[in-house]
Amino acid sequence: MNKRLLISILALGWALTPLLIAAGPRPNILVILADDLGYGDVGVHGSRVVPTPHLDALAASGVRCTSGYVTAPICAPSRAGFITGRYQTRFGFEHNPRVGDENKLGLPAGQQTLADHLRTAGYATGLVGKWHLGFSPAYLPQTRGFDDYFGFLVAMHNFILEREAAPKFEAAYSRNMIYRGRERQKISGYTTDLFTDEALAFMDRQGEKPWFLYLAYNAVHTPLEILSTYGDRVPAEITDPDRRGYLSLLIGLDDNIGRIRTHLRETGREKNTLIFFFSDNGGAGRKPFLSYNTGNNAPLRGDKGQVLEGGIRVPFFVSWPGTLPAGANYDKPVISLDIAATAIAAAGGVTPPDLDGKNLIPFLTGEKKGHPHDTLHWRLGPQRATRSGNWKLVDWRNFAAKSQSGWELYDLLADVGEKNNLAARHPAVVAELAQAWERWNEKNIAPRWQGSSTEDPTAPEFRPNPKKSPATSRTVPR
Ligand SMILES: [Ca+2]
Repeated sequence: MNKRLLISILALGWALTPLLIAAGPRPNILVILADDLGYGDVGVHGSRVVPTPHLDALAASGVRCTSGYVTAPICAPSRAGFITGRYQTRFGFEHNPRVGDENKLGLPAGQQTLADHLRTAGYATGLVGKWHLGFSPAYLPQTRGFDDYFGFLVAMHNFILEREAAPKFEAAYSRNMIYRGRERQKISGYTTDLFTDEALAFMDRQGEKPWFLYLAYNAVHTPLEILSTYGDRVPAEITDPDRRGYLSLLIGLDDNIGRIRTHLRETGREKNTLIFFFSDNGGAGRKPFLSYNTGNNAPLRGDKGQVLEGGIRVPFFVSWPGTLPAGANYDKPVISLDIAATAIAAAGGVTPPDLDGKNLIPFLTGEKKGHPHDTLHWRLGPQRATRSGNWKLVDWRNFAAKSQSGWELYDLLADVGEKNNLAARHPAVVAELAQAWERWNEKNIAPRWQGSSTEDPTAPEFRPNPKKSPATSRTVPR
């Protein structure tokens, strides 16, 4: 080797060494998303209906954020907020892509995703599962920062796949339309199991390279298909077929969370993987509204689609063994927007100035004592909400009456179920928080599209479809 070149290489190595030591190994980042999972349906939140030992163990391995929020009570806007780290109303992604026009709609091209940022930081990036942020070529995951993709593109998908069955690509609900990369693949199996298989294979492909995996299960969204492997474990005393379907999906999800964590442990990655688990919105517990799945948000009030706590406060766990405390609870409000800021900081990446989230690590370790956020805000059509400290100011949608509540004020520390409206007693607090919401709203733009008449109860002409969400029991060999 040329002597001068050798000296240059040695000098470069010497110059970089302190930097690498100071930075330490960069963690893998795993975001596991459940779909429409109720706050009250996991064991650590008090459910005794079916055990969720693996979700409970994941929570116990790190910090359970008991006031963990998402940015919208419906699927796609919530995912747009999480994946960009920005309030989705900043860029007009306020509603689910409208049925029939979805091929024209998606995450605006100017918005960078967490995958973009982590890829720039040198991470391998993968998405397994549901996308729902656009399904024309310009919007596909591979154009939005993901090296690898396996999953489906739209709002919902059947769980039980059959290689020989005819595929159907409907506007919102697809059947047997699983993509690997840009190609559709004929495949048999159960999506929750298959997505885990793909997730483990993705991890194992990366060698020593740090990776970011977004694992977006379709459990426990409708359709409430029952695979006997899991359905047989639902207690016999539960007779409602829809509830049995939902719980079968939950058991499948829980088992697969166990598979993920076992694999991380067995491959020596446990301490070097930062895991976030959350649900994209609350359970859909009211018939016939919004893909009703029997989800239980107790003790919270409200459901998917509403900015009451039941729609936006979700199971939210952060685990990083050795770095974050284990078995801890954190009750100060945090939000899915924080995941991007936290992940980029942990990866040693460059945090863009326009992110709305905060790096949670110093808060969750106790290094920082204050609140990560002075205020959090929500807007979905006519619905509005602000959280500040213990106060929640909310103007929510009554779907049955097709009316807005007007501003109501709740003290969530004393009244997490939002039962006792204190607006009349504290007009100054109402005025102050309403002003804070208006100031935040000044930076939002008009929705790029409106909600669907059959799927979005905030749409003016909303007509719910009572035939949705039938539970079906089927057996597929493993
Ligand atoms: Ca959802």
